[in-house]
Amino acid sequence: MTVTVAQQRPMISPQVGQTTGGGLDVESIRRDFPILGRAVRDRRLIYLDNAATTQKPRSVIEAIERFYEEDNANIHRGVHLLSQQATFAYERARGRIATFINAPESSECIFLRGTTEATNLVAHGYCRPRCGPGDEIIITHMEHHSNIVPWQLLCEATGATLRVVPIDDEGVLDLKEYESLLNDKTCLVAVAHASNVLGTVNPIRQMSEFAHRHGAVVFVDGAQGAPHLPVDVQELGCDFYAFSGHKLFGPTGIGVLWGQHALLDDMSPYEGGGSMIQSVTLESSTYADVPTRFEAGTPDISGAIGLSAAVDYLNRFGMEAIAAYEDELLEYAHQRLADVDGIRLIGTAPGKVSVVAFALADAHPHDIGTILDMEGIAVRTGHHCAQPLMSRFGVPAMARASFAFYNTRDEVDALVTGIGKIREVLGG
Ligand code: 7TS
Repeated sequence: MTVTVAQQRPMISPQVGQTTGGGLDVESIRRDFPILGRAVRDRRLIYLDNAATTQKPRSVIEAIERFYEEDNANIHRGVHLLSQQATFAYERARGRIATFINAPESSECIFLRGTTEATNLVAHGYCRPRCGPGDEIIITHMEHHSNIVPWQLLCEATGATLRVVPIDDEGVLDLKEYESLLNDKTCLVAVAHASNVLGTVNPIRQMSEFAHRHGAVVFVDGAQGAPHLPVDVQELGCDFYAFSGHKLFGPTGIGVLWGQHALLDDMSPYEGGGSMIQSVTLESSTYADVPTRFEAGTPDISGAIGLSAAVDYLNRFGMEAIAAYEDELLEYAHQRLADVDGIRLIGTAPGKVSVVAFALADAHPHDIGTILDMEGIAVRTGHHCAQPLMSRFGVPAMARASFAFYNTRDEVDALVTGIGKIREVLGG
C-alpha cells in the first residue's frame, strides 16, 4: 500500500525549506522524484543510498517512455524516419553529455554500460598494447574494486606492476608518496575523483600534472564525482574520465567514458561486432572512427536518452548549486552524527562529498542496515566494494549514508533517531 508521508510520519514534517544552501527549492525538487513519495515498511522512504544508485526524476522516466512510444528504432543503420529520429536523439544525447563535462568534442564521449565497463575498456584498449614487464600502473588505497581488479588483470596479463598510493587516517591521499611512486615506467594512474566510502575528493588536476611530467596518462573514475561536483574535464587536466548514468539520476545500463581524442584514436577496439567497423572481409576488418569503434552492437539507446534527460534536469539547478546545498547538508550530518554515542565516522577529509561512512561500537553493520530499514531508512552496509579500504581502517564492513540534493536535514535527524533505536534494539 502506498501512503503519503504526512499520514505515516506526522512527527517528521518535511521542513525542507530550512535547508536552502545553493538556493535550491528542495521541497519542489523532491516532488520531481516520484519514488520519494512512497512508503517503505509503513514509513516514509528516507533514501540515503545514493552512492549505490540515485533515484530518477520524472523527466528522465518520461524521456525513456517517450522514446519507446514515439521514436523507437535501431540507430545508425536505417534510412526510415524512425531510425533517423532515434539516431538523432542518441547523438544529441552524446552532445549534451559532452557539454555537461565540458568535453572539447562530443565524439570523445563513448557510451558504455557504466564506469566498470569504461575502466575495462581503458585497461584493454589503452594499456594492454602499451604495458609490459617493468611498466607500472598506479592506483590508490581508496579505490572501488572496479578501479582495482581491471588493473590487477592487466598486470597479470602483461607482467606490469601495480603500485598503490597510501592514505592517512582522515582519508586523504599521501601526495608526497604519489610523487615518489611516479617514474618513467608509469604507464597510467587510475584514481577516483571522489571515494564512494570516504567521500574524499582527490586533487585530480595536480595529480594529472605530476603524471604528465613522466609521460603517464590519468584515468579518473568519476562514478562518485559527477553526481556531486561540477565536472570540467579540461580543467581537471586528466586523459580519461568515466561515470555511470545510474548514479547521476539517469537509468541503469548506461555510462560514459570521455577520453582525449588523440588517445582514443590510437586505441584498439575492446569488443568486436556490428557498427564498430569500417569494412569487413572474411580475412580481416578495419574499424570505425571514435566513438563508434568502441560501441559494438546495438547500444543502450533509451539509456543514453534517459541520461541526457538527467543532465538536462541537473542543468536546471547547476552543479555548483547542488554541490553547495550538499556541502551544507553534509556538514549538518557530520555534526549530528559526531554526537552519537559510540559512533566512529570514517572519512573526514576536508572538502569531501556527501557520503558518511560510520561504524557503531558493538553493532554489526548488517544489523545497523536492518534496523534502519525497519524505520524506512535505506543505507548501505558491507564492504562497499572497497575491501582494501576496509582493511586500511581495520574493519570488515561499515554502514554508509550517502546524500543527494533531494535529501534534507529532517532525513539526517531521522537517521540519528534511527541509530538511537539500534542501540535500544541491540541493548547497547
Ligand atoms: N567507482 C566508484 C567510485 C563507485 O562508487 C562505483 C559503484 C563504481 C566505480 C562502479 O560503478 P558501476 O556503475 O559500474 O557499477 N559504487 C557503488 C557503491 O558505492 N555502492 O554500490 C555501488
